[in-house]
Amino acid sequence: MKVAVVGATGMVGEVMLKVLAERNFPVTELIPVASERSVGKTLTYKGNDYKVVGLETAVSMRPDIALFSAGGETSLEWAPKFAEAGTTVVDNSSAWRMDPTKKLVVPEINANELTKADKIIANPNCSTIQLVMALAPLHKAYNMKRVVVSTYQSVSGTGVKAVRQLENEIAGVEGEMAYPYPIGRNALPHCDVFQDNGYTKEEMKLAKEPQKILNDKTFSVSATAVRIPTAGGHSESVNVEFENDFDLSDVRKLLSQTPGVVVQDNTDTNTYPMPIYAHDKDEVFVGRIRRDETQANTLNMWIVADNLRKGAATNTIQIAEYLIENNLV
Ligand code: A2P
Ligand code: 11C
Repeated sequence: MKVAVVGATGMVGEVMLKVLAERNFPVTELIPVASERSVGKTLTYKGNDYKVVGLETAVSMRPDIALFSAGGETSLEWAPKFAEAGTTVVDNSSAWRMDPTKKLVVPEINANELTKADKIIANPNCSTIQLVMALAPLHKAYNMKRVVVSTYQSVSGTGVKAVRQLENEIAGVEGEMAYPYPIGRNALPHCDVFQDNGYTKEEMKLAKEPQKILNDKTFSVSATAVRIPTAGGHSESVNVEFENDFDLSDVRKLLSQTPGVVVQDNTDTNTYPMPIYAHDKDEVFVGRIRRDETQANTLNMWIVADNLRKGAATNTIQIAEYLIENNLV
């Protein structure tokens, strides 16, 4: 496969190159793409050097697959141009996720919706992916009615500038600010931009994307998204009300049997998911599984994943792998 990575010099792009190599993705030709600022720069993939090219050049090279993570604007403008040239685009931005003509895919849940006709496929938001990975098997078993989620999101979700802000604050040096306030020793109830309804865009992604991925509008999600000073790994406190009652040991068993999910849950040994454990892993970690004692059929849990891997690069690449395995590209 001729594979273009659009945004190859960015935080997610860099992880994409790493994950492609690790998984031995069938790359016959790699095309690293970034903005004009980076054209000509050299990137290394599997020990070989590759020169970064611009978008126009990349389209003319007619890749089989283009993995996009260069922001919504770039995707809106360029994904259709790649698609017209016959390339299948898997896009990690928010540009196409809620477009009714595009699929929004977490391979473990709904890759079977994909067809050869899908030329632009959307990768969900990082905090959505880890949430639905844990919710999907429970929804199937007990029928969710309502989810309340509060997130604890790392600065790597914002990008390089935010990672630098945190590093500068820790080192005590002045620098460019990615956030309107200091992030070290702080918690910002503000991820992405505010909307007219008082929620942030990140909170609305959490409210809307799960319904599309699970192809079900009978449940609702209410979210509060918070940025905390962790370098990598998003965490979520999740409260789920089900139609039907459950047994806690069955919930643990169901989650342990779900591909891509790992249960870390033992209060006797202080075992629970944490960003430092999830770092560089592809799995979604679930713990602190307990009954909400204030309401019937309601569960509390804590979900952690590496937002740059399963939340972004890995999920995108798993979609591409599914397309290849099923002759859809
Ligand atoms: P560049 O490094 O040339 O700016 P991050 O989210 O970590 O900041 O990374 C964003 C990625 O998207 C980078 O690879 C960046 O390239 C790329 N990018 C940003 N804007 C554009 C654009 N207009 N065209 C192509 N690539 C872009
Ligand atoms: C964050 N979830 O951590 C964001 C990053 O819609 O793809 C990814 C933004 C997106 O702030």
